Amino acid sequence: MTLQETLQEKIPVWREEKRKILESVGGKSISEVKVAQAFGGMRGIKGMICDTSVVEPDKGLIIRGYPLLEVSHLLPEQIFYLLLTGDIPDETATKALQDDLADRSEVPAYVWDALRALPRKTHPMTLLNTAILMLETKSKFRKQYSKGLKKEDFWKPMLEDALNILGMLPTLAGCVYKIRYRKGLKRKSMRLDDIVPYDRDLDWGANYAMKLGMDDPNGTFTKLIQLYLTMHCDHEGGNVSANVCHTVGSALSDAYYAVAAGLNGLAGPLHGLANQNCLKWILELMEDYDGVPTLEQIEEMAFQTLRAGKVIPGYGHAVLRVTDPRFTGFNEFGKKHMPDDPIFMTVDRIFQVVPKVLEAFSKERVAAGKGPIANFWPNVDAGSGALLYHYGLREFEYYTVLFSVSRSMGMLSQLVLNRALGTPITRPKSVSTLWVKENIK
Ligand code: CMX
Repeated sequence: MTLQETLQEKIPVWREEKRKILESVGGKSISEVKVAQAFGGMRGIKGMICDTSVVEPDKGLIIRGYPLLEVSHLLPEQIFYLLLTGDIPDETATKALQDDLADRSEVPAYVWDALRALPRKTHPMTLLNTAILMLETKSKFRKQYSKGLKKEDFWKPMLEDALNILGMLPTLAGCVYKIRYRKGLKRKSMRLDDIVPYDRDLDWGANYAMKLGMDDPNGTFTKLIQLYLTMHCDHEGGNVSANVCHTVGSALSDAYYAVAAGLNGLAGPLHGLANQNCLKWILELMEDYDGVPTLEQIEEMAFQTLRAGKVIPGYGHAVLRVTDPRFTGFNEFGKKHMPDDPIFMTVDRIFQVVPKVLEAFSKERVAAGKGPIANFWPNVDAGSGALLYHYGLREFEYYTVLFSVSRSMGMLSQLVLNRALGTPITRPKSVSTLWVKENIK
């Protein structure tokens, strides 16, 4: 069954399930909120529903019941189907989705003109997000809503917008790379005849890999991009980008507005930008110690970073309390395809040292009256950059764009499901510091 047919069949069932849950246990409590949580980024408060995936502190990402590493062999577009419907698509459904995305892949010329007009050093994330916002004029949801759309049909044009965005993303993100770094352009500026056409015979991720224009004689770069897109697809509903996208979408802003908002959050150094900072940290480490550092040298540099009041990028997590399975997946790829690469070897050595350093530093923090570091283990951003660097994708400011292409699948799936289930506008209650002082004894 196609994606659209599967959703058409499942949405009424999910609506009925939600109705019954609200009827039977709607008045029960699922979380209590402590003052420290209200001051502390709402960490751990259960206050929203997300069915695409869950993140278990001791297991990591679970997509619709499948632990990530059990489905990491799937193509990214199959993962999108899974996120949205809960089913792994068969060959026919996969091909139908691939054709659908290919049909939607053309990007109008005005986008390139506008991107070219931006200053040369514009961050790739700004280029990508500007492009997505400029495409908002294509929104089917906005057009149909303004004409008068029934609430139960909101999800249909939202799905159209989601598929259109996904269809265009390989070309958009590939051209952001070319425009920003003047790669493979026949002239100094981007023109339509410089754009590699979308190849209907390739899958969605392979199209993106092809548009980045790396040499890929044995196809392993393409495999890495497919894996990268699969690994970063979603991380339940409360992380910054998903939560922002959810909130903006809850105001019935269309998918272009909502995803661009979420991606602006992903561009923060504590979230998706950590991957660029992480590789920067690794390269500085290698430069300081003239090659692959020893375990002792890594320890020294890690303590130096921490004592200078900086974070070690790629380590720690708001929810996870074990090694991120996404890190494990990339590590396995590195061990298979580039075991002797010096940067990959450094990543592997850092993994042997940094958790112990963070544990020791956490004790120092506690002794100094600060809170502990909750998680010493690597997250998704700790190792992915080294793999990209190996294949010649060395502009690490660009790495968050790759993350964005992938994470758009999660954000867009969540948006469609929220409109399908009639999730209302987000409006948690805030309280003032004075209120806490006067009311909490
Ligand atoms: N290096 C140094 N200090 C760290 C740290 C790290 N890797 N991880 C946590 N800490 C510090 C925090 O900065 C915080 O310090 P303050 O109280 O002085 O502000 C303290 O330890 C407690 O933090 P926590 O409860 O362990 O973690 P949080 O939920 O507050 O933050 C995260 C989580 C990811 C922001 C944090 O671990 C971090 O900054 N890591 C480095 C950046 C990074 O890798 N981000 C990517 C995360 C994955 C993603 O979203 O893409």
